[in-house]
Amino acid sequence: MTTPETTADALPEEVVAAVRGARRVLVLSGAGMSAESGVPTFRDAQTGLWEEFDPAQLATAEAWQEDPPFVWGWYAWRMHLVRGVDPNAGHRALAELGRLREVAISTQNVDDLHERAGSDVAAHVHGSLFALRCADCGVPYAQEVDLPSEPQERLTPPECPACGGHVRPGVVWFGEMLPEADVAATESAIDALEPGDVALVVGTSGIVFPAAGYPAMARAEGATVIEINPLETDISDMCHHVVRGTAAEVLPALVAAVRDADR
Ligand code: BV8
Repeated sequence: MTTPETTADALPEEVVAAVRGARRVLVLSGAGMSAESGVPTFRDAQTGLWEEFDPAQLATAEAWQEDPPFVWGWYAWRMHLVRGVDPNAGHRALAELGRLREVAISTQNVDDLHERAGSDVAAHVHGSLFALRCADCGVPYAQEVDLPSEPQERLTPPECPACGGHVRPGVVWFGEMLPEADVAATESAIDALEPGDVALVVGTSGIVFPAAGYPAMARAEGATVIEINPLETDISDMCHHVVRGTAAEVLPALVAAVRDADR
């Protein structure tokens, strides 16, 4: 679906004014941020082999215990997918915004597209696809991993050189605690917000907790909360402004308006 190129004048003036006037911008991004790079969002039907599986069932320690090669096959395929795509214009716009305002990014995404676009990322609250570690002894696994160029339903996970256990992806599965450092970094970025600052909530359905609670925490600090999402979400009602558009269209227009105002 092609939508008309979003330009700054297509954005609500109060949204542009809020970001122009902000000293700090907290970005809370979800899978929709990477959709236009070609990475399927978490809730989109999984491709091919895993189509009939609910990702929320696959992304669990129970699924891993039951059948490590089946779960590893899914993650190795997703790692291959992410390696094969590039950051989109939305990622690049946020990297530019980071040169115009004090920007902190807390992402639910397990890809590295924000970083590859040039942003510093304060927190990956659900971990990272590429931060491999031993599922048994926890030792990080730094060796190169053969990634399949075609989806493989079952793939033997790499073996931990320290204890012989299975190597797992460094993501946070449902039922697992979020990484303390990433939670602390997110909460301190939220605490730093003051009235006049902005929280941009981009491409998340607002379903998964505790991350889904962060926009409300930002609002409680007095920040102006702006949702950028083509669809309504569980958190739309608590946002001050909603821009019904995509990350790769809205963010470049928004950042261009801020850049032009700064001149
Ligand atoms: C926790 C990594 C404490 C893995 C993910 C029972 C037992 C245990 C816990 C729970 C329980 N019941 C509930 C819970 C809490 C649970 C939870 O919230 N469940 C939900 C389903 C209700 N949370 C947890 O388990 C968390 N841990 O609570 O620990 C604890 C411990 C034990 C017992 C109790 C409590 C851990 C959750 C982390 C799960 N891991 N990812 C992997 O990737 O494989 S979650 C995963 O789904 C993503 O990371 C993301 O966070 C989440 C939701 O995905 P979104 O990013 O929002 O993407 P989604 O596809 O949903 O939506 C995309 C959005 O983008 C849409 O709105 C769409 O409109 C929009 N969009 C599309 N295209 C674009 C776009 N927007 C802009 N531009 C576009 N182009």
